[in-house]
Amino acid sequence: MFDALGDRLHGVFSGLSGRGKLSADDIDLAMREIRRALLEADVSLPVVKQVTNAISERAKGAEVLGSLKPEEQVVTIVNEELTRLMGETNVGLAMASKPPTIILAAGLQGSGKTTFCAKLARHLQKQGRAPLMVACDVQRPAAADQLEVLGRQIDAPVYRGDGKDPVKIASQGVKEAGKAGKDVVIVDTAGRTSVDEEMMAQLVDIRDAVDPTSVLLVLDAMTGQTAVDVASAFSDAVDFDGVVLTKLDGDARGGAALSVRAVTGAPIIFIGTGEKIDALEAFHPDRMASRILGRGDLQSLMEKAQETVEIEDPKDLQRRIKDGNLTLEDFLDQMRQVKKMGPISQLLGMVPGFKSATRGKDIQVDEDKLGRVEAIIQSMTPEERRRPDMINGSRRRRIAMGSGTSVQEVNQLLSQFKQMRKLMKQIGKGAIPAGLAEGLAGGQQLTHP
Ligand SMILES: Nc1nc2c(ncn2[C@@H]2O[C@H](COP(=O)(O)OP(=O)(O)O)[C@@H](O)[C@H]2O)c(=O)[nH]1
Ligand SMILES: [Mg+2]
Repeated sequence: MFDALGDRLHGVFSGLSGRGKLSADDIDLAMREIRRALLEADVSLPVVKQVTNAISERAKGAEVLGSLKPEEQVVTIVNEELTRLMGETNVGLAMASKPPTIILAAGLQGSGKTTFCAKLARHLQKQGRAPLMVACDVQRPAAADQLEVLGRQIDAPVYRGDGKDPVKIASQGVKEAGKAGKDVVIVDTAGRTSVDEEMMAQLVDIRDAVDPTSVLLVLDAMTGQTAVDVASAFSDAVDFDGVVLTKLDGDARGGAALSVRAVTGAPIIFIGTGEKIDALEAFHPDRMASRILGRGDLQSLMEKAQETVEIEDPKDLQRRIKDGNLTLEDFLDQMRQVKKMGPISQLLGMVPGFKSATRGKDIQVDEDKLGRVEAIIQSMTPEERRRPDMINGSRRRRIAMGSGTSVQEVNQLLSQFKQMRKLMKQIGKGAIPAGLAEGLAGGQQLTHP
C-alpha cells in the first residue's frame, strides 16, 4: 500500500538529513521533489499545488518545533498536511436514529460494490447489528448469486425479490427487513463500465424509493486519478455521503486516497484492503498519513486483532502459559488467528519502524512456510501436540512423511516451540512485567456477537 510514494518521500527526507539549518533553496528543492512524488502517485494537479504550497509555507515559516532536527520538522509538516488533505479525522458510518439504517452502494462495475456490501454486513454483524443485503443489480444475472454466496459465507440474509425492476426490489427489500427485524439494509446496485445517464437515473430512482441514510460511492483505488474523475461525475448527478476506497492493497501510488476528499468534499469512510470478507477498515486520515510515511499504524493493527482474534478461554490460556504448559495445539491456534488478520506482509507494514528498517531490502514473507508449519502440527496426534517431548526420532520421521515436509523442518519447529514455551514461562514467572505477559496471552476477553 502506497509503497512507491512512501519510498519517494523517504528519499526526499534523507536528502535533507544531516544539515544544520534548511535554507529557502533547500526547501524549494525538496518541494519540487515532493511535488514530483505526488504527481507520480497520481494525485491531481490542483491538489498537489495546494498541498506543496502549504508545506513549503510552513517549512519556510521557520516553525521551531522543540528539539526536532530540520528534516524531522519537514516530515512532521508533511505528515500533518497529508492528514489534513485526507480529511483530518475519521468519519464514521451514520446510523439512522430510527431503524432500519439504509445504505446504498453505488459505483462503476468492478469497483468492488458487491464485495463491499458483504464486508460491510460482516463489519456490522461484529458490532452486534443484524443486516439484510438487497440484490438490486439485475443487469448481470450472476450478480445476485454472487451476493448470495457471500451472504452465506457470513450467515447474513440476502433479499433478491422477483422481477427485473431494481427500484421495486429495493423498496420490497426494505419492507422485508422491517418484517424480519433487521436493523440495517445494505442495497447493492448495478454499475456500468463508465458513467452513463441510464445508470445515474436508475440510481436516483432507487434512492428516491428507499430514502437511504447514506449513499456510499465505491471507488477502485487502483484506477488512481480515474477514480477521482468518476467521483466528480457522480457528484454532479447524485449526492453521496461518503466514499469507499477499495483495492488499496494493490495500490502502490495512493493518488485516489489523497485526492478524493479534496476534489469532491466527501469523506472516505471505509477502505478495502483485500479480497477477503474481513479486509475492510475504517478510514483514519492520520493513520493513513503515518502509513504513507512508513511510520506504521499500530492502532489499526490492534483494532484488527481485536476484531478478528477469538480466544475461547483466555484465562485458561494465560494459566497454561504461566505454568509452561503451552501446547502445539495453542501454537497452531495462534498461528491461524494471525493468518485470519490478513497477509503477514500487510500486517508487518503496519508495525511502526518496520518499513523504514527494511527499506530498499527485498523482504519476502514466506506465507507458504506458515502452511507447512500448520501441516506439520496437523500430522501429529493430539497427544503429541499436548506433550511435544514424547516426539522421538521415529515419530519425527512419521510426522515429516505425513505432512510432506522434512525431518529438519519438524526439528526446527519443535525447537522453536520449546524456546517459545520457555520464554513464556519466564514471562509468567514475572521476569517480564505482568501487564505485558497478559497482553501476550490475550488477557482481555474478546467477545463476538
Ligand atoms: N484486492 C482486492 N480486491 C477487491 C477488493 N474489493 C473487491 N475486490 C475484487 O474486485 C473484483 C470486483 O468486485 P465486485 O464486488 O464484484 O465489484 P462490483 O462489480 O462493483 O460489484 C472482485 O474480484 C473482488 O474480489 C479489495 O479491497 N481488494
Ligand atoms: Mg456487483
